[in-house]
Amino acid sequence: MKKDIVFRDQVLAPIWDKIQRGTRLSLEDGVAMFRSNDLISIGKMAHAVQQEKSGDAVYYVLNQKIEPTNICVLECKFCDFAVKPGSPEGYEMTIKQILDKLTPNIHEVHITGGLHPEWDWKYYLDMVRDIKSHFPQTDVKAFTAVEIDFFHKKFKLSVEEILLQLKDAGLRTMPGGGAEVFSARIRKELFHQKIGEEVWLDIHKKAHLLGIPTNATLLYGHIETYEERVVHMMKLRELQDETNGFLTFIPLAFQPGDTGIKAKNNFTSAIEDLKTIAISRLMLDNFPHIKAYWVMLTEEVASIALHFGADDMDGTVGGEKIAHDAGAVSPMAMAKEQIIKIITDAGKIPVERDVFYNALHVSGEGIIGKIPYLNSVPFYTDFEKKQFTLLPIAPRRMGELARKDILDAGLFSLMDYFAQESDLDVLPYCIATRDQVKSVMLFSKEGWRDLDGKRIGITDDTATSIRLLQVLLEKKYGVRAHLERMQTGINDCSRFDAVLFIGDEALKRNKFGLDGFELVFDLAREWYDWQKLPFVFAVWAVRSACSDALKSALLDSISRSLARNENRLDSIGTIHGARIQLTPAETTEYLQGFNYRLGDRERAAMKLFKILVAEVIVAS
Ligand code: V47
Repeated sequence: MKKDIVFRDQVLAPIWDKIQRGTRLSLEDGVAMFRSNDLISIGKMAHAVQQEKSGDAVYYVLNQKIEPTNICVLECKFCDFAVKPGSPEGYEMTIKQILDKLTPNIHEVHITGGLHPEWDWKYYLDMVRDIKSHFPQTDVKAFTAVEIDFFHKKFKLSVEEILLQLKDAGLRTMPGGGAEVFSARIRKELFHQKIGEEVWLDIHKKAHLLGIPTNATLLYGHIETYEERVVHMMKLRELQDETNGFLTFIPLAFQPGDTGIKAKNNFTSAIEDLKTIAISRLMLDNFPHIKAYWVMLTEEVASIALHFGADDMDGTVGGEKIAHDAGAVSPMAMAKEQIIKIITDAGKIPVERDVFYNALHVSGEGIIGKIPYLNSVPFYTDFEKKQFTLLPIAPRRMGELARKDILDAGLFSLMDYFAQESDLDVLPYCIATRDQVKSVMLFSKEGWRDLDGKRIGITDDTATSIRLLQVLLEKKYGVRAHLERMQTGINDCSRFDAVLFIGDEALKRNKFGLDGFELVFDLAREWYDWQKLPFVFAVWAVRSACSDALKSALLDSISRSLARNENRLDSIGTIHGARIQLTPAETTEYLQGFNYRLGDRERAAMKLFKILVAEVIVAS
């Protein structure tokens, strides 16, 4: 992310310096950016950070918003949607009415509504269960922390029990609403009956620990100060450090409507919106995504926001009431084609996603998969894109997309390459270890031989490391364990006897250790000690059907990047390294542990591994 920005406001220069060095931004930095008029420079910084995280990808989902009722026992000043129980304007949806709004192509149902005084607990569980049983391909994102707290009090069940029962019924993630602004002053003024920051954060923490990822919002543009906005972001950042359970952050632009808080048409300005999006991207360095919620921003501002740090457009939405009751001027729903057009017109890759941000479909040509881990920076730093677009994606998803003919090339996880070998041309570049790797680590309560019959938690990010683990367990140590997938990103390790982490997550945990897991094994070291060969984790490959011109352009880009970057391993990864809390020296040492060229020893290692994997698969 070495990028020169010519600042009009010099206050921003040291902030950019901090970002480039991987130093966290402070409250003062956040407030200074809000006070600055140099919007374009703030946007450039946010865009550079976003590019490093998600490249050219912009995510959207085919979704349907459902607000089952507007009847609410609370009275929040900023809300034009809710009505009091008994009001003639109140509405209630039956489960049948909810199901009638859904169609089989939808991948996410987003449910949030008023706190109804009479509905029973079974109704909510049935709602989730029936959606799942009628539309199995749809994931349910439902109930804000405010609703969860209401259920907990009304139905006299602990928050954990409420969440577990909902999860069991089919709830996959929770939306980020109800956070408003973490400020006692604003709460007193605008939403004194509603939960405050402690309860909101606690419920999200509990959800994360139960394997339910969530989103987070900030309601801005009413009576809050810049300082209050930044403090809010920092509190979310702190919880994310602890749980890693947030998926996306959504700054919600206040729609004044008839709330009386501001004049009816006094919407936030586009400048304010873009600044808030950009500053969110810069402050929330540990959030994977920032959402430009077009419903509240308008399509036009959301589209510009894609150059100000946002990489998520929410989705088709299909009818929304909370913002529209408060005067939002955006359309009620957006067609998939229109979302794709907005993203493409912004020069980005539209990536249709599921509720967990797994890519389901990608629109465009010349798409190259980019592994988002530190060990691949020598390939991608200053990569000459030529006619390609880069799509950052976890190794295993890359294989899935190549299988659907969506990706033209990429640094494929070895198992994915094996699975599609006949359709791919391998290029002479790879990620291979010299001896140890430090980023494919087994954290264990037991020694290898004592893992027989035990439960091992595995990430679902790559197939290769999982197969390597199986080969080591069964062929090197003669034991068999039960391998079970863990939810990506969420830290729920305690129920396992050992857990396997890869990539940046493994590197970070290797440095700081994992509570309760005394033993730490480096799988590449285990392999090397056993076979005296390197281990090849990934190889560059391009679809055989691609044109010769594309193949040679790609080869040229890769070889140039590598030639340039191999000589500066001490500088290219430092920003990425700092993000996962590695010092520059640790980052350099880590990168020096890899061989990026596919030579005879690497080919021999691939051949041997393929035979061993086949034996393990036959035996299982
Ligand atoms: O919690 C209420 C806000 C939220 C107004 O998680 C208002 O993916 C603006 O949270 N002007 C609900 N905002 C919406 C929400 C959301 C939206 C899109 C995506 C996701 C997600 C979450 O709307 C409420 C409240 O903070 N709200 N009234 C208003 N007048």
